[in-house]
Amino acid sequence: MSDRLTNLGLATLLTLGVITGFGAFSIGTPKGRWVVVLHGLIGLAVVAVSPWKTVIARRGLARPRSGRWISLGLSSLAFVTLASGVTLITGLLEKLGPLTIMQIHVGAGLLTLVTTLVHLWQRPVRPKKTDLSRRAALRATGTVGLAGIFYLGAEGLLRATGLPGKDRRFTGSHEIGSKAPPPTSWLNDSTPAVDSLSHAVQLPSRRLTAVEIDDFGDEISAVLDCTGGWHSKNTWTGARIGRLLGDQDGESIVVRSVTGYWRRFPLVEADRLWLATRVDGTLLRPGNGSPVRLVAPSRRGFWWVKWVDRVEVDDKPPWWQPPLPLA
Ligand SMILES: Nc1nc2c(c(=O)[nH]1)N[C@H]1C(S)=C(S)[C@@H](COP(=O)(O)O)O[C@H]1N2
Ligand SMILES: [Mo]
Repeated sequence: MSDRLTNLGLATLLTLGVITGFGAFSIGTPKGRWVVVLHGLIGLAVVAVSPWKTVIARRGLARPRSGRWISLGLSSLAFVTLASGVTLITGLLEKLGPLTIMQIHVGAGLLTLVTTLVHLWQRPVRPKKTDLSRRAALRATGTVGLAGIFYLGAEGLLRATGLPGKDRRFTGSHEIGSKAPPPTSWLNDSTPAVDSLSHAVQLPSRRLTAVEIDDFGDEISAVLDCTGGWHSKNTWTGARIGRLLGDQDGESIVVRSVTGYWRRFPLVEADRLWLATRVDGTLLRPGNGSPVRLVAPSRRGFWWVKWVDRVEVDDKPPWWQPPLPLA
């Protein structure tokens, strides 16, 4: 394979890897599973191309040039990204030191992107028309084919060894065998002190105490699937938001936490959102969002706002928010 093609191919794979990685965090239903499969294939395609890149890099490092530290840093970061990705799939390890494997994977992946941009600025590769030749297409197909074989091989290995990863969900998350989901923050939110008895949730035209919400007794069984890599199926009890809102004019529902954390949903989803006070029949514990938290089946964990104190309806479109929470 020519150096140009290898380098261009890797830059393309990295870009697609970041896009599908982001996509993998957004999906919550099996329809989106192809995004996760694609993300894995892209990682394995990088592995398939790496022998060629190693030859290029060896040759490059033999010549004393500026930017070699960037090159070395880049290969280390790419290695950490791939290794942590594989570790995530096996389900063998959840944390390394203070960081979760997912944090390492996302962190190293984003740093790989930044380092690649610096690297490309120092060693530019300019795409040419001939890069879109038949030969290039054949090589791309070969790489994808090899990645596919790696994928099937890895899947077979997971089954043969009986690693937890063989039962992973379509998102890649592993089931945790505990009663209630483990208290988890998106970034650095911490459990606030909320008085369960006096706490109330302000809705567009009414104010309901936690006890009143609990009295509705609407039940829903749903999977909480954290982008950190675990999922837990539980029965939640509380009140369906649709019936609390009644007829409302607007585009979206904003659900806010006492901590400032918030998420926006389409108003048409009101009947598929619940304010929950219990999990598996037991009142929520502080870490799980006591006394009132949102349950958003088919959406990933970061949508399930904890410690809810406000539900608003407004005219802004549902996408009018950061695609992932910022705090
Ligand atoms: N207020 C608030 N709600 C939040 C979060 C947060 O950081 N702050 N984290 C979200 C994330 S990322 C997940 S996975 C779930 C975890 O719910 P649990 O702590 O009950 O397991 O809560 C969500 N709700
Ligand atoms: Mo999460």
